[in-house]
Amino acid sequence: MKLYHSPQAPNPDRVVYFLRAKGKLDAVELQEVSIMKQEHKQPDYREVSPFAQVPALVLDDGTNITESRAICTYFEGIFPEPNLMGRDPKEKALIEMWDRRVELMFFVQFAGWFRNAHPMMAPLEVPQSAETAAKSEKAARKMAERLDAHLATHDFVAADRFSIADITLYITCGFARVMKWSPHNELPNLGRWHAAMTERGFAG
Ligand SMILES: N[C@@H](CCC(=O)N[C@@H](CS)C(=O)NCC(=O)O)C(=O)O
Repeated sequence: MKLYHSPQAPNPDRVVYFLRAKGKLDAVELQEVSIMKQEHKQPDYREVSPFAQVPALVLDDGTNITESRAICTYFEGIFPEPNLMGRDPKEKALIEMWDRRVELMFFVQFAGWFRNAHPMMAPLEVPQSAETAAKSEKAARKMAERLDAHLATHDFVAADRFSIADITLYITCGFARVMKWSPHNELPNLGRWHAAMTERGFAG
């Protein structure tokens, strides 16, 4: 299996951290794609990922899987332990619920802020929009506060144990540095949770 990734880019990091948490990072051949050099837009990479996005997983039979969560679902299936996506219907639903909340209401909102405000993203986000950046920043900050309130009474994001939802949140907190923002340094419960996650060492 070959995993196309871009170091420091959050969606590829989500998949790499997930695989590392499984202890299976050596099960894939890692192939780096530079987003800054726009390698992901070259015709040979578009054969792998038609939407020109990273990460992408190519199986030994030639099947291409894109979408970071779908790649994680595949890894969960072939490497079931430790379980990161739920053991029974209730756990699966709760973990998916929180993971989608973190992804859609925090990560994607933060990405909208970054992509529309940061000069480095100008070649990729055409045209950048200050209005979208402001709306996205507001939504990301509000969700960080909601997550902080949730973590006041929980040690993990979902189902009272470590899961993909923790990985998605951890990636987003780290990614926030590109806007000189550290939600986990501003919000106490997020900070306590973040320190505990760092201690687990899954981030490598
Ligand atoms: N929904 C996709 C999003 C993938 C994505 O947007 N990846 C970013 C890197 S974090 C990318 O490829 N950006 C390239 C671009 O915007 O041109 C997933 O979950 O994998």
